[in-house]
Amino acid sequence: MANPLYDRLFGCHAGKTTTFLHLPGGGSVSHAAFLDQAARIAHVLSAAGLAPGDRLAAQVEKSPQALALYAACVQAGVVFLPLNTAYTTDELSYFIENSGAAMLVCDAAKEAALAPIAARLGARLETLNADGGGTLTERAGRQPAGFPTVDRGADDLAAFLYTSGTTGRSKGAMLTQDNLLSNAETLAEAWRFTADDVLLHALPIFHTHGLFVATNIALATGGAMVFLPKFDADAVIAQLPRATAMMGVPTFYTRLLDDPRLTCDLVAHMRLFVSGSAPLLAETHRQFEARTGHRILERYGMTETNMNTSNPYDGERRAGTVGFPLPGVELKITDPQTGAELPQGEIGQLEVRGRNVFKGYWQMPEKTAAELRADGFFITGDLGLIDADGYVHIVGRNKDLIISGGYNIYPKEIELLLDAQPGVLESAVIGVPHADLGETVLGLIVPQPGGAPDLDAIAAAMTAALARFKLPRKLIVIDALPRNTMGKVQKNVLRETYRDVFAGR
Ligand code: MLC
Ligand code: AMP
Repeated sequence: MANPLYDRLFGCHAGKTTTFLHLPGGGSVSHAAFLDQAARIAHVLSAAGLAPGDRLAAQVEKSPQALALYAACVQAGVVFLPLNTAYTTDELSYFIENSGAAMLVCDAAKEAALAPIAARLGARLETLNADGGGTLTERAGRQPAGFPTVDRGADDLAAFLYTSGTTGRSKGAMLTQDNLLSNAETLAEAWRFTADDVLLHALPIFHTHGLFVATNIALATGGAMVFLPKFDADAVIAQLPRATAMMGVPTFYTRLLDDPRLTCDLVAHMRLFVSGSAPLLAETHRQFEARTGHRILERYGMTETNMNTSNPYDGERRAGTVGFPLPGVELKITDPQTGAELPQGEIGQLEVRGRNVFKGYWQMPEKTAAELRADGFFITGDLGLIDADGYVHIVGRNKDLIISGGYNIYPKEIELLLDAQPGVLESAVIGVPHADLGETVLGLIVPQPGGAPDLDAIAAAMTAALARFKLPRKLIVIDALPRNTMGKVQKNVLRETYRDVFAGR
């Protein structure tokens, strides 16, 4: 036995003094120092009684230590469960309870609010702050260097990532070692990453894109990352000269295009720009090429499947498409009603199969069975077609989902809360076009007969319960929701009616 994910991504760098992380302040972290920190944290986890297969939930700011916590979990065989830093206490409580996490790591600023929840749910609590300090680091500092890597198999779980659902309840997507490792190796090769690359990393590390796609590729190839705490146009522009490649959501690219400092000269030395997590407008693709000479490489993936398709590195990167299925990924377009495969060129739902596809939703066998077929094909909920040249186009979604700045927002979760507010009869939450975020959230409220909902009070209640990125940017009171003959709310009609609400912002 061994631990394929640890051995291949981390262990292979043992003793290397090469730089792994360039920090914005000028400091750096070598591969060896990073592994040393991870091993000391692994000792802390093990001493706390965490056994292989136990879950560790982490709601922490991005830092080298936060990344070392991921490595420590892999080394100790603990399932890593990273959580968006925007989640509220209510949201966290659900994730900890649902996952049965044995340990919660959070910022010291949230310790007081989370300690009672952790105690009630039997999870140990440690802190890790944005500056890398906290009880976890203090304890790690007292541990010996070197940790005996725990044996794990390719099919063992490495991570849980929560993704919301159409019913409003989040589901823990179970990702195995092999899901992550196979995808990292495929992408590293497809995008020609080597130890000479320096990846500009400005994504959060609690999602597939920043944690698995970006970080795992850098680890698999032995390259370095410029590790920025978040996307900030000034910082990105300042750091681009030392990078060879960058990955981002479309908002990164539209924000860079809004900045006159983005010029051909600034990025002449760059090898690759990758976009994903949300549709990149063909217009953005063209503008970026006109300004910089670089054709952005767009790819398509999901939490449940890692990456599925990619535009080619060498061939034509076609704007408005997500390229071809990656090696080892089967993709077909099927009829949403019957599941039958459709002829080339027809629009249907995208289904994918391969080593990249997750194991199922944690303790939700019915939801797993509804989306993951017995033959291994996963029903993505995305609608698309394959053109005559084999390029995959995503044309819409068969799921009620809003993607804002690369974050997924499920309307049902917000509608359930809106419906429970005083004076509200019913509601509909839709995504409408937004220049910066791609889409943003609009809430439509139908009052109870004779009622006059207090929109300020409703907004305050939503703020207390939901992560800020999910909050409707505007609430509008309307007389009735449009419905079809079956009584189903016609969100397409609402989206059309309100499509210009945020125009020009
Ligand atoms: C922040 N805010 C958002 C938001 N991000 N609101 C809606 N959508 C978002 N994505 C809120 C803040 O809480 C704040 O609210 C207000 O917007 C202004 O914040 P900001 O300073 O403009 O935002 P910023 O910090 O710059 O963040 C924007 C962003 C960030 C686009 C840089 O959201 C980001 O890094 N997105 C990447 C998401 C990602 O990694 N997705 C990958 C998922 S994996 P207030 O109320 O306080 O003013 C996946 C699979 C795949 O999808 O294929 O990759
Ligand atoms: P998540 O659940 O956060 O992993 O988001 C996955 C969803 O993001 C997919 O199902 C798609 O709807 C969307 N997505 C990811 N990449 C792209 C892309 N390049 N173009 C269009 N949609 C994308």
